[in-house]
Amino acid sequence: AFVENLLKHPTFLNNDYHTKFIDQTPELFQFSKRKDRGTKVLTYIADITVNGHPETKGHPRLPVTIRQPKPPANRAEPMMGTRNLLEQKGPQAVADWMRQQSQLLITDTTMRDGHQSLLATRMRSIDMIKVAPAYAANLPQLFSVECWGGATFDVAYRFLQECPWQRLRDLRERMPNIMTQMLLRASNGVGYTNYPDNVVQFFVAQAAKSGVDVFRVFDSLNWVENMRVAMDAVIEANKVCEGTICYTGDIFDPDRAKYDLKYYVAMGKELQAAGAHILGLKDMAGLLKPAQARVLIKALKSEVGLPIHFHTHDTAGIACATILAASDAGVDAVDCAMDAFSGNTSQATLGSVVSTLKHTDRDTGLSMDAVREISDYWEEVRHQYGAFETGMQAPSSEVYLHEMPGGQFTNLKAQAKSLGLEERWPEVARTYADVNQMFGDIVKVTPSSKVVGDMALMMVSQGLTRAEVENPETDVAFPDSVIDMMRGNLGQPPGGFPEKIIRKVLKDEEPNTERPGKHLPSVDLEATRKDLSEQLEGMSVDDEDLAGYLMYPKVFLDYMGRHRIYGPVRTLPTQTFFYGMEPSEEISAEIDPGKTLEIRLQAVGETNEDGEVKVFFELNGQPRVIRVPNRL
Ligand code: BTN
Ligand code: 3PY
Ligand code: ZN
Repeated sequence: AFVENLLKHPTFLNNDYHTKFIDQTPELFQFSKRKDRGTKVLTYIADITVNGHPETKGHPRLPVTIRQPKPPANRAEPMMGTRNLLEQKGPQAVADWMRQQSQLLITDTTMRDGHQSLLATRMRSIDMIKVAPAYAANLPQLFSVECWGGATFDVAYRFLQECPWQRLRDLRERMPNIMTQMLLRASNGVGYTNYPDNVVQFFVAQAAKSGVDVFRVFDSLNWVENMRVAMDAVIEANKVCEGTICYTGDIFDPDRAKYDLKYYVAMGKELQAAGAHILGLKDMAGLLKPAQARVLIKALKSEVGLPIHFHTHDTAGIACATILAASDAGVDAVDCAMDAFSGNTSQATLGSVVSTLKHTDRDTGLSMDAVREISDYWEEVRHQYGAFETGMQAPSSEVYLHEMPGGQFTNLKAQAKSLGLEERWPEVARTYADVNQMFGDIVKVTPSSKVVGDMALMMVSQGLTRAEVENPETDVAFPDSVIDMMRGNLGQPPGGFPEKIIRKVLKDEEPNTERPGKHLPSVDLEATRKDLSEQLEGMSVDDEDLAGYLMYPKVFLDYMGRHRIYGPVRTLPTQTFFYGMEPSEEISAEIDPGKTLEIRLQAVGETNEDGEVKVFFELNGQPRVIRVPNRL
């Protein structure tokens, strides 16, 4: 009756149980430790089958007869790739090699930014792991596969009930010849706030050990001073440090002169001096236009001298054109997403770029047959995530007004909708632009973009204009994130924040204009490990778990609490994870290499007077009955 008791526990039903819950009800967790993994996974399936998954409510599952996405076969033995070069000769050799190539190098972003921008980051590891061997065998010419970091880290724990580190190790093992790539928010790690220096260092070192090869390091205000700790940690780990410029504004627009060509070249030089092996150019909103790309890439190439890796989004529908212009101007590498995960707020279409460059001097060398087969696989995968589609039907030049990053655009729209502001979206877009100006025209990318979004939604829902907010006579209750940013806790934008808004937000309080990490005391890692271990009933805590906990303490503990009850649900097919099973459906789940659970759902019983349902399974041929509460 343990699981039933636990599931009925009010704290659990509210879905906000955490350490305290574990502390106060240790017997429940003792019990869950003894349950075998098969029972745990059946409990999860039974619960989802009876009650549905909170995240897919109202969305029908695909028919059971739809075949599971099937990865393409290997066309050859995996050839040597960029990973072999990195392993044998180190990161500087990778950078030198890049400069010598005539082909345009391609990074595939499907497993990170692609689904982050199109499916609210909800892609599960199993769908990536299944196709990874096909990448290794069929696309060994890829520069890298971006598959980690950004929002994927916390979403894995928080919503997908899986360990992001395990995802990384699983992918690394299956793509031994291609460099993996992650997005790192410098001192903000993979979170939304500055972490102490030693936490950033510990996190980077662990990411390198667990399998990240290329670290794209950016700062959400383009403050190089705040990037050094993260960049140094990457260099120390002997991995590729892609020091990155975030692109905003328009280098040709005299009204946006703050972010002109000189600004970007100067920042590129700073990053080079800080030790970057590669210069990243991150156009997170998709604002860089083709003519501007020609000028900017040429200037960066000639004046900074580092190989350049260009990232953009197709929000306005212009990404392929900009990539081709950048290619003409000599960019070394670019980001694309596999066709089925491209377009709109995601990256440019990989197959179209590869195809367009065939028989030119920048031919990528990638096989179009291989690209098509892998994209066909991704198309089937995407069908499984229909519940997370954003509904964006067409590209949108509105992005040139608001400059929202790809990952935020659809997210903010959904947030506006939930506040009843759906019809007033054009006003939200306009206000977002006004807030940007009020904050002094800043780079908008996680986490600064969230601050601008919070402020814009607050203003629209309360009917406040920029003039009213700036008026010293009116009283405004600013969102916490705005107060935090004005205090200097995300660092400083070029030229600082305008005095007018600082005074309005902070009143008499003085902001900190130094690097936030300078004032954050370092964390005692071993004491934290011990404390975490105690919170987890003496479970031993490895470095990956510790790093996860340091980034997201509550999210990590919630994940661990659920893990003890539900076990290795990451091994379930995506349909089962989100929708449960149907009577007489059969699935298998490989919980360890070679150890597979064959699961058949026989029937779902009636709800008894205690509100419980018996769910009848066959597990590896043996009948099993699981009781779960009917919470509907
Ligand atoms: C989440 O979305 O909160 C994490 C996914 C796991 C949720 C499980 S599903 C069974 C049980 N019922 C709930 O409402 N939450 C947990
Ligand atoms: C992230 O930080 O997650 C981003 O994708 C920023 O563009
Ligand atoms: Zn992006």
